[in-house]
Order: sequence, then structure tokens, then C-alpha cells
Amino acid sequence: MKIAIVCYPTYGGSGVVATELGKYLANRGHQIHFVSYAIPSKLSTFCDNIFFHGVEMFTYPLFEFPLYSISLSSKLVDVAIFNDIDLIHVHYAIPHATSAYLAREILKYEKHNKRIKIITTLHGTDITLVGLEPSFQKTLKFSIEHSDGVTAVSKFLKEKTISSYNIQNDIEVIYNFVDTEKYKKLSTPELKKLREHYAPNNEKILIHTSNFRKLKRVTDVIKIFHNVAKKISSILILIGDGPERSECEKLSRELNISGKIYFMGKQDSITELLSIADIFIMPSESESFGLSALEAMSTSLPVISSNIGGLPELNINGVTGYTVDVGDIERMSDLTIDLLSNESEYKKFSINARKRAEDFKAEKIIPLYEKYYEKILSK
Ligand code: GMT
Repeated sequence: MKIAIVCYPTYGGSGVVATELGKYLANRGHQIHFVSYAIPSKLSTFCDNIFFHGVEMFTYPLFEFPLYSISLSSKLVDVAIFNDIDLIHVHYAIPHATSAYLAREILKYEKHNKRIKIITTLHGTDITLVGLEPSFQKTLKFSIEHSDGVTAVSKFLKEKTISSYNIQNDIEVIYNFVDTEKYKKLSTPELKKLREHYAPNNEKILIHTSNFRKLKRVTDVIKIFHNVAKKISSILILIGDGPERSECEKLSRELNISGKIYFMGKQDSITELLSIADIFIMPSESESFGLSALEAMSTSLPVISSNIGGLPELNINGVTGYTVDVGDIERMSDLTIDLLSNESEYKKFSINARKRAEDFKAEKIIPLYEKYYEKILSK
């Protein structure tokens, strides 16, 4: 198949899913054309069968604001005609599904007379935040209902979409996936040294990774760590960057624990850091799936998470970790302490986490996308 993939190129989970999906599909012989305003961050090395088309931003003094959605539609029209594209797969409804709709209508028009199909994958924030902005609601509903196929990354997100927008078409649930070979607990002499560097007195290592948006509740991670460190000698590794980072740094100084917290910032490869850690904390107040929790589980880390959104579909309470009410810092702290102080119980959870992650291995999920593409193309 010849597929155009539209995504946000930045570090967010939707961009990662879109890029990794494209790479797997290219490996399986499909021709993939990424269309975005910048090259996706996970596409830094050459891959056969993958092409990138940058959306050029047209500027003119009269246009005070960039016309991204129209520029994207125009680029999609060109890419579809000159590369004989069968399918446009957009990640995020707003504005990508709307731009794809316009591209499809232009392609049908007059002498182009080219029929292409659009699949929209919903990742979360487009539904739970952006689309609920009153002025976007009708556009979002229209764009979803005029896609030829729609997928959501969890049952929660599917139901939330249907109930929030009274959506009439079918939504297929296709979960996030993980490369279980890349995200695998490593134990090399170098990593032993790395662990000794961060935890010289054999402290336990708590870890969290996110884009530090408010909804990730990174300050809860710090408060949980504060409680845990009172009982168990431990350190905290925080990976990522974003709007809440300075607030978190301030809190760690106020609680007098900044010497035990490592703010690593954005990191390209995190397998090494996950490999030296003991437990992953994800207290988000909204999470349609929780890709970073899946990556941690694949690296054999039990997860203490909130029980909202799609997280309970991934993290099985009492088996792979614990799921707790949003904001219940005391319970999250107590369960972390329990797990870290009971070696045999910890081992069981760690094995279960890896086993659960294997249910989402790329080799199982990618064929579901291929099957869905075929179904939509044959409609
Ligand atoms: O979580 C983020 O802030 C990034 C966000 C995105 O839009 O890229 O991630 C969303 O999509 C991921 C991939 O499908 C999901 O695993 C995340 O749970 C989801 N984030 C939220 O729902 C907050």
C-alpha cells in the first residue's frame, strides 16, 4: 500500500506511535509518506520505503496567522497525486482529519478524479481537551464522521468519543504498541556502573517520564517520592521537560529533597535509565492509554498509576502494579513502599509487567492496522 501519514512531529506519544507505525509498515513493504511541518523526532535515521514531505508555510503580510490547515491539505493533494497514495492516515482529529477531508474532496473534484480513503486515529487530547473547546466541537464531530475509518487507542477513548460527540460511525480500538526488543531490561557491566552512579548506596530508584504538562501531575510524583524516601532509601529520576518543570524543581527544593531528584530533561533513548530503575510512577489526571507506562512495563517495571482513562486497560491492579484514584498521594506512596519492601512480591509484579507488555508488542498490533487499512480500502 502507499500510505500518507500525518502527525505532530514532536516528542508526544501520538507522534511516537505514528512514526513507529510508519517504520514498521515500511519494513513490511509498504511505501510510507510522512507529511508534517517538521521531520518527526523518531525519524532521525534513513529507512528504506520512507519519504518525508514538509508542509511549507505560506506567508504574506495580509495573513496575520499561518494557514497551517490549508497548507497541509494542499500538500496532501500534491503528495497523493504524485505518489499515487491509496490512504491518508492522520493522527489527531484536529486539525489533521479536517485537512485530510478537504484534500480528499479536492482530489475527487474535476480532472483529478482520484479517490482516496482517510483513517483518523484518536489519541486523547484531541477528544478530551481540544475538541471540547465549544467552537471546535462541530468541526471535530464532522471530521470524525467524515473519515472513512476511525481508530482509538483504548476502549475508554472510544466510549468517551462516542458519548461526548454523539458519534455515529464505528470506532475500532487499536492499542498503543511497544518494541519489546528495544524496551527490555538490560543488565550490562556499564549499566551496573550507571546504577551505582545514581544510587551509590544501593538506593531504590523511582522513575517517571512525561512532557510535564499539568495533567501529568508531576508534582504528585515528587510528593510520593518525598513520602517513600522517608521510609526507604531511594532516589527519583524524572525524564522529560515541559511547562511544569520549574514548579517541580521549586517543590523539590521546598521539600528539601532536590539532592535526591535527577531532572534529566528530554532524552532520546531511555532504555538504559528504565533498566536501572525499580518502579514507574504515572499519576496523570487524564491518560487515554499511557504509552510511557507500557514502555516501562516492557522494561519489567511495575507501575503505580492513577485509575483513569485507558490506564486500567494496561496496568492491571494488583498484578502489574496498582491503579489508584487521581490525587490519592498517600495510597500511591503506601503501595510504592509495600512493593519496594517486599522482594518476592516485587519480583512477581516485575515479571507480570513484562508479560502484560508482550500483549502489546508491535508484532501483534501492527497487523491489526494493516487489516483495518484493507477493510477500509475495500469499502
Ligand atoms: O500524553 C501526552 O501528553 C502526549 C499525548 C499526545 O497527544 O501525543 O499522548 C496521547 O497519545 C498517546 C499515544 O496514543 C497515549 O499513550 C497517551 O495516553 C495520550 N495522552 C493523553 O491522553 C493525555
